[in-house]
Amino acid sequence: MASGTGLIYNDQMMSYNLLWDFPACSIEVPERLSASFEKLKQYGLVERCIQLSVREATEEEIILVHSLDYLEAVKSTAFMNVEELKSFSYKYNDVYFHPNSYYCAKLSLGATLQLVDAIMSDRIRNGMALVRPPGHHSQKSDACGFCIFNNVAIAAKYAKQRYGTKRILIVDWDVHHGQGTQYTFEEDPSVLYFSWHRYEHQQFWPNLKDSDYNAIGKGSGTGFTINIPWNKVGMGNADYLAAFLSILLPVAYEFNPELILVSAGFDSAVGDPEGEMCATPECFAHLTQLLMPLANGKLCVVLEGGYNLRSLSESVCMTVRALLGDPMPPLVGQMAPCLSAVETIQNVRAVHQPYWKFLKYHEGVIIKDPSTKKLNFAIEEHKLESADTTDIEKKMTVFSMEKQDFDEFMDSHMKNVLVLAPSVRTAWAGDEVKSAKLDRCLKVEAKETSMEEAGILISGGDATQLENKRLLLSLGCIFPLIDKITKREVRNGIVVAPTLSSSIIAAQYSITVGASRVFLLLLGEADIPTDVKADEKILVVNVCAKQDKMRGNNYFIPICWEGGNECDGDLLHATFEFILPLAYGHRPELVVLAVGDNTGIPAVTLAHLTQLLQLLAEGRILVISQASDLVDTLTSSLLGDPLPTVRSFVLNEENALVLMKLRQELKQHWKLLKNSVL
Ligand code: X5A
Ligand code: ZN
Repeated sequence: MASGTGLIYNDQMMSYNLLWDFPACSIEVPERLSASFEKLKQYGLVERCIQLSVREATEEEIILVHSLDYLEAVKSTAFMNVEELKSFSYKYNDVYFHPNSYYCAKLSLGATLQLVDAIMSDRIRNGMALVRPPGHHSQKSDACGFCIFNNVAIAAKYAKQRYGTKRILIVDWDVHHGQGTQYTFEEDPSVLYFSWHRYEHQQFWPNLKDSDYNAIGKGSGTGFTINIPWNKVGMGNADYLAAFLSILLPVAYEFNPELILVSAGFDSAVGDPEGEMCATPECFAHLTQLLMPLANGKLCVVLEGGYNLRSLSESVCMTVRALLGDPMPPLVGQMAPCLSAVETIQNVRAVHQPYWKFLKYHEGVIIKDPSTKKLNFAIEEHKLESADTTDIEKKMTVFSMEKQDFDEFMDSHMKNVLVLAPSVRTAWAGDEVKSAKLDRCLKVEAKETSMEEAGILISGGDATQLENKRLLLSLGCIFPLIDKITKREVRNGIVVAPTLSSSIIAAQYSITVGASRVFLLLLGEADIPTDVKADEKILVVNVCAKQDKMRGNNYFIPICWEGGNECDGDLLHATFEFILPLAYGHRPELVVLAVGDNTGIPAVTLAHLTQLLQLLAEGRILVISQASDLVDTLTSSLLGDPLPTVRSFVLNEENALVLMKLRQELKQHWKLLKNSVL
């Protein structure tokens, strides 16, 4: 089991810079690296990573993507004077050369390949390479957009060649379209390229038709290029999250990559002069952890753009924390994607419908004339409702802040999102269960709970239910675990309980001990008292087979599987399309996951669900399992171990239709459910 997070940094890559006046390139400065590394040191993150050394890439590696002629041309820049460098640079689009550029480009690529090697040979689980020059714009015979060699594209070819990696996912969250990477793999179904980018109907650099939603790959690679063109600036946390939940993650699970490469540009973060977007640094931590359950955790993050030094460095730190498995701060802002984002997402889903199973049951209508193209589209309409716009989003969209104001905003924002990890990751209580994983957890003593005690603690609880002695015994284990979790002594906990009603009492108990909101995900049959159904503090999603359950309001939501639980994609599909959008919208302070026996849900799927739910509530989750044979799997997930992959992603049509109907009913209230304007 691979563990540890690798980090590559070397200040040699700061040894080139712009030598003449060239405004288009003035933002790509050496300090981008040092600022990021200094912040990592400040937060004590460097010593928590395994530092890897850089090397120069070989010519053989460079020509995995680039032409020999181009390589020779780049090589010759090492001996040019400024005038020669200038005229050489102007042959390309927005890129500059320096006598050290070639050397640094070799280090930048070499660092990326070192990271791939360490991950593919299981020396580390994941890692980040802080490199420059960036890579994703460079093409076979062209430098472009500050990029000389395409680090990530070469890394993908390298992994295929050296490790026989069959499926590689490239996630390009840089705010520019990585057209170089797209062109490299547009006919290759073994490399799935996903990119979102500022587009504004082709008004934004590099102004290509190839960046639009309908560029989806060619030949046998059709469907394996996914472009999310943002037609408005000001996209924020909810927009990015919606794109991940409604497109990237279901696609990724279906694709089942063996390795994930991230073209991690942070010019898509708030304050960046290029992107003009609004996503705050912790958003990148969420994006990172959403990818970590895939590919056995083999996640290789490589720096691309990012030109606001403060925003860049905070975002880098958040990404590294996520790789280390730290608890995630909740995302700020109203969890509602804006109208323009929803239109883009609808178009992407529509155009990809023929290629991905999870889209099979969706209305695939393309919007030919997005509202952003209409003359009367006002900036306020950009957000679905004005109340959905946070102060910062308004400010960043409408006015551009002075540097000092921005730094002040960042200072206070980062203070607010600081999350301290409890010293113990996982605790358990109850009878001895055969599970080696529990040896790595803290055992918490059960305390005796009387009917009165439980009755008093539970406001409005049904006292007759408590007569069940077994229930009281479970609560005696559950209450101390919740105490420890809410006091931040432990991050999460697990208990075996004979009845799922204990999970409802657990949720109520958490509220009485101070949690403002609890998300209860119940897999299996349980009778839920009416006062719980009516309680806005407790969001209940119940995946069940019974068909007689009525949805009372927006806070009690039964997903009644009409088609049973046999298909292993159903629950994952529900997780991305439904459960996570709701849970992110609810912003719980504790998650209770109750797993009944005989749910028919495969253990691997449960492990993935358990890991994904840890993105909420700063990782505070209590798992209540009815079956003791699931404890090993669930505990492993709570401990943050890398997960086995979900091999097949089969969906049951009836179940997919159940979800579709629920989404229509609930999307006015839970706005992250919006993936179309219909
Ligand atoms: C890597 C990257 C941006 C180039 C912008 C040129 N390049 N206008 O972010
Ligand atoms: Zn960029």
